[in-house]
Amino acid sequence: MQTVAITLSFFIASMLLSFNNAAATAYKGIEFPAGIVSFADRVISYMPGTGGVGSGYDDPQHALGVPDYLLTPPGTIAYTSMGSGGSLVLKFTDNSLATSGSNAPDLWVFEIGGFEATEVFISGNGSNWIDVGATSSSMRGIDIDAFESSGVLPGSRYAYVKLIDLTVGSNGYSAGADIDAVGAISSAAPIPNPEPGTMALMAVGLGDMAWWRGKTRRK
Ligand SMILES: [Ca+2]
Ligand SMILES: [Ca+2]
Ligand SMILES: [Ca+2]
Repeated sequence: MQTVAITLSFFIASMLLSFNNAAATAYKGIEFPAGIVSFADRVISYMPGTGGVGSGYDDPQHALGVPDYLLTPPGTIAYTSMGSGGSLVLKFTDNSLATSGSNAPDLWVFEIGGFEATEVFISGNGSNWIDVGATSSSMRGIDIDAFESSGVLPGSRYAYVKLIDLTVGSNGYSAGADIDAVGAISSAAPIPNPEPGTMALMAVGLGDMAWWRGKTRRK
C-alpha cells in the first residue's frame, strides 16, 4: 500500500515537473514562458469595419489560440480581418495578462501581411478599458507597465483585450489589420470569475450564516 502511495506521489511530482518544463515555447520567434495557455481563448465581440471583409475572413475565432498562419494547410484562413475601423474583443479564460514589472513586452499581437495598425486596450472586467497604445511596424509587442499613468496597476491582471483597427481606406476582401493571434507574454493564473450559480450558492450560504448567527445570539 505504501509502495503504491510513494509511486503515485512520484508520478504526480514528475507530471508537475514535466508540465513546468514543457510550458515555455517560442511562437514565430517570440518566447512565451507559459506556452500554449498564453493566448486569447474566447471571442467576446467582433464588429468588422468598412472596406470589405469577405466570408471566412470575418471569423473572429481565427484570432484565438496560438499563431497558426502558414502552419495550417494551404487555403485555410488563419486570421481575422478587422476592416477599417473594426473592433475585436477577446478574453483570456485559462490565463490572464499580467504586468512584468519591467519594460519587457507583455502582450503580443500577431498580425499578418503588410503591417496595419490597431489601437490596443486592456481590461480586468470587460467594461473599464485602458488604452495601451497602438501596434507599430517595428514592434508589435506592448509593454503594459509603461501605461501606469493611464491606469495600469503594478501586479494587476487583465482578462480582456480590445483591438480597434486604425487603417483608413483599406479595401478588398481582407480590409484592415489581419489578426492571427493575441498572446500574453506576461501570463498569469486566470482571474476568478464566479458563475451566476456559484454566486447564488454563496448568497444562500451567507444567508444561512446570518440565520445561524441570529439563532445563537437569541439563545
Ligand atoms: Ca489562454
Ligand atoms: Ca512589461
Ligand atoms: Ca490564427
